[in-house]
Amino acid sequence: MDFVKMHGAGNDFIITRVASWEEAGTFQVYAEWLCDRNFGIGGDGLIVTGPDPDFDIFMRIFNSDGSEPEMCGNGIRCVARYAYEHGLVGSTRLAVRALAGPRYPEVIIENGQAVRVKVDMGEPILQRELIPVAGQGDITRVQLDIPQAAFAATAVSMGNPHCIIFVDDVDAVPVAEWGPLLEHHTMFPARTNVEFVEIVNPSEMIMRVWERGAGVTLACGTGACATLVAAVLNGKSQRRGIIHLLGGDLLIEWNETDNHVYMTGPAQEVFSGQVELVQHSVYSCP
Ligand code: ZDP
Repeated sequence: MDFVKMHGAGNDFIITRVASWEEAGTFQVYAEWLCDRNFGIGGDGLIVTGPDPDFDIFMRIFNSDGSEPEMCGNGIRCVARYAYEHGLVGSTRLAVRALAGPRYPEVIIENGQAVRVKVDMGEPILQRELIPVAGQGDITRVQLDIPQAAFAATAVSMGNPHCIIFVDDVDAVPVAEWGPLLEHHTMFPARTNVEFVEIVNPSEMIMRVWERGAGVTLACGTGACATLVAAVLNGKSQRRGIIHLLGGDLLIEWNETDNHVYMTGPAQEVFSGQVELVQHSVYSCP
């Protein structure tokens, strides 16, 4: 398998291309091993792209635990830049088929160089049963109890589920301890990504993420989009803001006219290589 290694704000992916959406599915069994930082290449996810009959390209992503999420914000920026620079597409504006539905990235060129990617991430999903969140009531008041704490969280889907918790001091949150308890909380039948967010001012916030199927990562693009939407719904932010993440910043705008969320951020290729796909048993000793 030929691959390139890319990251978007430190959220890193192994990217490879195949002939079809169906063929991409055969890579799911390799995701856990390839994403392993000791036994494999290392990455937060494995992304498989290629040509699509109805769109410019498709993308499928597999988390480092092997599960397949519907959408991936940092990943789609990487895929867009990859497709543009590796000749899969001829234009800077792309229509990309994803499991959550089509998304529309634009590679921004300055002085002949791809500098960042802006993505139309579509409309946020705010209906409780579609996110999905169990029970009834306001999605800005989802009561979550874990042994260590209790939260009134906001749930938002950007195609994939997110649970946003506003805190006074994000550095004081034990993300790796609380994250998995919330990811698997019974309120989230499809599990959830978890974001802890500190508001700096109405156009700036700091976010820490525990990703469904991947754990602590340096950034989450769909999470940043869901966070801005949650902050607006809670009257804590304007509709355009910078989200500070461990791996960099993302600019998020929730457009009033079309209700779409727009995400702008970096996408960087780091190295490329080849790996032989064989049956690896990562964790067993001979
Ligand atoms: O929803 C999920 O299971 C996520 N782990 C998918 C990956 C999201 C990502 N970090 C992003 O930037 O949106 C890639």
